[in-house]
Formats: sequence, structure tokens, C-alpha cells
Amino acid sequence: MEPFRVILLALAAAAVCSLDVRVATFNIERLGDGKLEKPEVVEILLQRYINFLNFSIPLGTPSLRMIQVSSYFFTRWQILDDYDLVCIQELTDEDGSSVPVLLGLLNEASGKEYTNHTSPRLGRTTYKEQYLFLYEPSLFQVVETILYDDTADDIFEREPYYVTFRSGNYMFTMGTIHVKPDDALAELIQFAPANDWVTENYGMQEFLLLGDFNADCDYVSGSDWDEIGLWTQPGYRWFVDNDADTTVNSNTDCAYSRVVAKGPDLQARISDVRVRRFDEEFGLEQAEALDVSDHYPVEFTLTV
Ligand SMILES: [Ca+2]
Ligand SMILES: [Ca+2]
Repeated sequence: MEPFRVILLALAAAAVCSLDVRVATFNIERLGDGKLEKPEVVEILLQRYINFLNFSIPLGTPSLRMIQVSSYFFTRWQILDDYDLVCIQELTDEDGSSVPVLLGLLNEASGKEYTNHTSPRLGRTTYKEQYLFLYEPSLFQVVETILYDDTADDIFEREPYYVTFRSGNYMFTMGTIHVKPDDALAELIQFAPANDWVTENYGMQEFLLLGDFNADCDYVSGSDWDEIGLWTQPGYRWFVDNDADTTVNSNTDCAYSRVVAKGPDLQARISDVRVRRFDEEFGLEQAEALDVSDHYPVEFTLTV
């Protein structure tokens, strides 16, 4: 076979060979050593648990009336390892020691081999946060990282952080943010220009934007939306509606965590977006769920 035909066939094979990966964005409130020292939190986040079910089988003779069968069990895996890529906001650990602990527990429990990427520590005061990406390196490789530079006007408490991943032949740029609640409108107004800045300086045209936008309830409402280019510009599509509730607390009904995509190709690759109400899923009391976070993960499928 001629070389060019081999190349054409290889290209054709690559073009049709797509893969659905599961992705989540999750604000894990104050993620650090203290959180990972709580076994019940670790169990919900990432450990396998085993349920022993006791059930009874009635038999014909009184002495064998009941047989307790207590070794019947099932296993299930918890939140984090359901995803191939998790984008976490609110890593607050000062020395970063909780990240290898988290990875070790996750890999031990899941049998997978996740790795991590963390952003710089961000924030104007001594209180800092990092963005944390957990992913399987067999599926994703980090190609480039960009921190939005707002030193000129200092709009953001925590600047948007962009990571370009390669997955097979597909490359996509994920931008994440944890918006400061009291500055939510000003920060969200600047989010689309920040993306434009990345386009101008680094060339990316499409963006997968996710994180805790704080874009609802007391922070963003009514006519505020008219000012937010990320909302008004036709190039963006929002995948979590304003009437969604991404908060664990039953007293709040706010769509804080969001998934937004810019660019038609990327938008077409996103499906099955949902808020994961893990308290209902696992039958947790509200206090148990709030020990994990005040936010639900938002999960979706990305076709890469
Ligand atoms: Ca700043
Ligand atoms: Ca709620």
C-alpha cells in the first residue's frame, strides 16, 4: 500500500475513534489536612465501603427457622473516582501536604492511577486557595497552563486558571475560577475579557469553563446578567441553568457551580450535565454531607 494511503487510513481511524470521559467540577470546601483527617469524609469522597446486609430465609423446621446470612455484601465506589478528570476549587492547604495524601487514598481505593496538577496559590491576603486537577495520565496530559494576569487592575481575588489538556488527538483548554462572592459581578464581567486575553496571547479559541461562579442568589441577579459578557455573548453556552441548585444546604437554592463552553466544537462534545446530589444518592444526613462540602459536584460527559 502506498504511504499516503496508509496515512489517510490512519487519519480516518483517528477521526472516528472518540471516547466519552466523565468530568466533574467540585468546590470541596476548605480542602486540606483537616478534611482528610475525618474518616467519614474520606469515605464519602473516595473510599470503598462495604455494606453488610442481614436478611433471613424461613425454612421448614423450627430449629432451622432462620438462617442469618451476613456475608452478603456489595461494594460501591465513592465520588471522586467516578470521574476521569476532576477540577476542584478551594484547596486551602498551606504546604500542599494533603494533595499526595488525597492521591494516595484515591489510588489505593480505586485501583486506578490518578495524578494531579495544582495551580499557584491565589488570593490577596494570607488566605490562599489553589485549583486542583485530578486526572488519569493514561487519558490526559497537561500541555500548557496559563494564569490570567490581572496585576494592572486586580479584578480577581483568584484569577481564572487555564489548563490545556491533550486526550488522544484532541486538545481542549479548561478554565476554572472560584469567584469571590462579594465581587461576583465585577469578576464575572471580566471573565469573558480574560478568555479573550488568553485567545490573543496564546491562541486558544474554545474554552471549557467551570468552577464556582457564585452567579446566583445574593451575588448576581436581575439586570446584573446584562453586564456579563460570558452570559450575553452568543459564543458562550451555559450548561447549568439559573434554576439549578448546586448547594448542599436545603435552605439555599442557588446555582453557584457552573459549566460553560465557548466554541461550537467543544459545545457539541458536552452531554449529560447534572448536579450530583450525593447526599440523596448515599442516603446521608445533611450534616454528614456538609462535612464534605457545602457544594455538590457538577458532572458531565466530554467526548474527546
Ligand atoms: Ca488579582
Ligand atoms: Ca440547596
